[in-house]
Amino acid sequence: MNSHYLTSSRTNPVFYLFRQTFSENFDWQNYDLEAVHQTAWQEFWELEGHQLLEHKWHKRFPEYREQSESFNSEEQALWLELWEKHVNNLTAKFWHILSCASENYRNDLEKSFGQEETIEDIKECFEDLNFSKKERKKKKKTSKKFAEKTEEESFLGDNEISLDFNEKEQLRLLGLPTSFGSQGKQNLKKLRNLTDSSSNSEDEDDLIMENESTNQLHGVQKGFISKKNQRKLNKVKILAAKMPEFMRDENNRKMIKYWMKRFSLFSRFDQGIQLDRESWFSVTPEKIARQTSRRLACDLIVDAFCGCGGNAIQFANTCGRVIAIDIDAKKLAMAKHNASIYGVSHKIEFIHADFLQFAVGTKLRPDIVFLSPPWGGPDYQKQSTFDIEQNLLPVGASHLMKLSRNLSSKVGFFLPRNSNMTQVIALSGPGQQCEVEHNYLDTRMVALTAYYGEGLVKAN
Ligand code: MGP
Ligand code: SAH
Repeated sequence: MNSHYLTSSRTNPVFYLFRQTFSENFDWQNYDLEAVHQTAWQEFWELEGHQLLEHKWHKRFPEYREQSESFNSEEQALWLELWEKHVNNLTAKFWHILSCASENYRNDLEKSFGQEETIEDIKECFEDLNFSKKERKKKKKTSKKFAEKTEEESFLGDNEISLDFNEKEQLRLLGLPTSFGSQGKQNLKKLRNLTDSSSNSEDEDDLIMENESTNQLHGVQKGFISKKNQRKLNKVKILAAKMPEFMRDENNRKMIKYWMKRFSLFSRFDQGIQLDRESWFSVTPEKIARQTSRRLACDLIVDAFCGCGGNAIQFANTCGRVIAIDIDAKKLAMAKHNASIYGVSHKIEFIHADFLQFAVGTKLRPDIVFLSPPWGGPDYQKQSTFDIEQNLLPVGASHLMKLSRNLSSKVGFFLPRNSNMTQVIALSGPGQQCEVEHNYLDTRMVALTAYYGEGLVKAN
């Protein structure tokens, strides 16, 4: 994430920032990036500072080590002065790096909510809008009393809208990954305290869905909601209104998480990116697709399962020509449209075909074949180990590799993070090697990319 701010080649202070934010004891109730920044700095400097200072010192003044024994007292005083300057400068420099990283991270958190909200707004939204039942009654009593006096000092009525999202959405609203394993649950508990520990999450889901779909403040008694809250509600409503229609369906509620990370899928999402249901959960996030495209830069590449174009668009930036194949014509049309948003559609040839047949019939000999077939939907995660021979679609991994190798000896294979590693390695063939890249976004492993064939495998 935003590595362009981090110039330190030896030690990366941003890890200390993440270590703080994602630590088990992190206090979400009093979420304070400034405090995180301070603690991260302390940890970083205590653990790394001394070594860094020494390392840089000896690099700057190699002669010091050799001659220090023979310095007279005047020279010693000068060196001491120099050392103090060195310490001050470097401390300031690393403090600056960490500050940039902090600021950067804050911006990313805000952006993850859709570029319009700040993290403070969202936090306030939860705090202001989700009173516990007990508290609601208290507020209601107070509100009646105040309503008699003035309309300005008003509160939500009896059947007010509760804007509690389900647990994962709450984390996402705060810009946080939802998969920290058990830690996620602990954080959720803390977050729940922040909102409403007694409320029923299904009811909450119903409320949010109902309100989003009708685009009305169901049950809000006019005049009983402050202007500030009204503005926040409106903002949340506007964001929710932008969500694709099918995600409002009760059966597709889990899909909302993909919408929440739309800018990580396509940084130009707001310029009109089109995705169908399957592509929402299958598209390769842009940063990962970009990394893969750097690894697979060549003259001619075949993207055998191009979908809505997540990988193909990035290949167009690093490869001379891209052949993008998909069995679904609608996805191909969307891929073409999406590629035009990135200004690369002219570099991609879109072919409507079944790759299994294409690979047998074509005379094309690309430099590289890239495979990112369907994994059977998001439920791939439910298996502790994903069997790439049994569960990939439309056929097992070995079959896909065999077809691909008819076209090129070099193959990139995008696979689930829980893939059976023995099977992944076995695809290399007898006596051959492969390289398996773990694709991380921020602190989360999203998937694996395996590289096969001489010239692609770094170890060869
Ligand atoms: P995911 O596990 O569904 O999302 O997919 P996430 O956010 O890791 O889920 P969480 O529950 O851990 O929060 C992770 C990534 O894998 C997606 O962004 C896609 O790039 C990729 N992916 C997922 N599926 C189901 C497929 C698939 O069927 N085919 C391909 N090619 N990629 C997929
Ligand atoms: N890498 C893509 C997502 C691929 S999802 C991206 O980043 O956007 C897998 C795709 O394989 C789906 O679009 C699906 O339509 C396509 N597909 C499934 N079976 C196929 C086949 N036999 N031949 C070609 N494409 C196929």
